[in-house]
Amino acid sequence: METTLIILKPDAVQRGIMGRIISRFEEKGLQVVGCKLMQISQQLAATHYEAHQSKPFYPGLIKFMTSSAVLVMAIRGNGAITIARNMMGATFGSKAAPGTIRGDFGVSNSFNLIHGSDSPEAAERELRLFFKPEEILNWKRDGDGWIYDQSGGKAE
Ligand code: IDP
Ligand code: MG
Repeated sequence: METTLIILKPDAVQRGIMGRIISRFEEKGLQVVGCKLMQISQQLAATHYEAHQSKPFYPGLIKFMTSSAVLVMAIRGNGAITIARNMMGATFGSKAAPGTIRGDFGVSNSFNLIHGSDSPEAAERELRLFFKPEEILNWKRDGDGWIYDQSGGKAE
């Protein structure tokens, strides 16, 4: 099972659509294993987005991400990293396909509602930045027998 870091950005929280976005992940069958509302510090935003430091949109991105509360989540499932990225849609709200979170809920290219880790390495790094180990819960979901085919001994 993979675990990925999802951030519902300040625009999603302010617009009151956290629940609708979380529902999409739950309905898909992904499991929320960590969740907290927080305000991201300058330092944390800079570390999280360090790969984008030289980009022209970087100052605006840091300002946006630290401007108001965000909801950070650890989301788990088979292939969770790619599944979540596909559910988010393309980076720009103006380009994201209908049916995706960014495609259905926004039009802006920078206020694009959601962050999701883009690789297993990024997920590991980002989860460590935002969660203490004890804040990620290995809770047993009783419905997993109907979400995954476990007849072969492993979840498929
Ligand atoms: P991603 O969030 O789809 O992985 P990245 O290229 O990693 O996209 O960019 C990180 C974030 O920076 C985006 O989600 C978006 O908020 C912002 N961003 C990226 N490119 C632009 C741009 O060209 N203009 C404005 N904001 C941008
Ligand atoms: Mg990215």
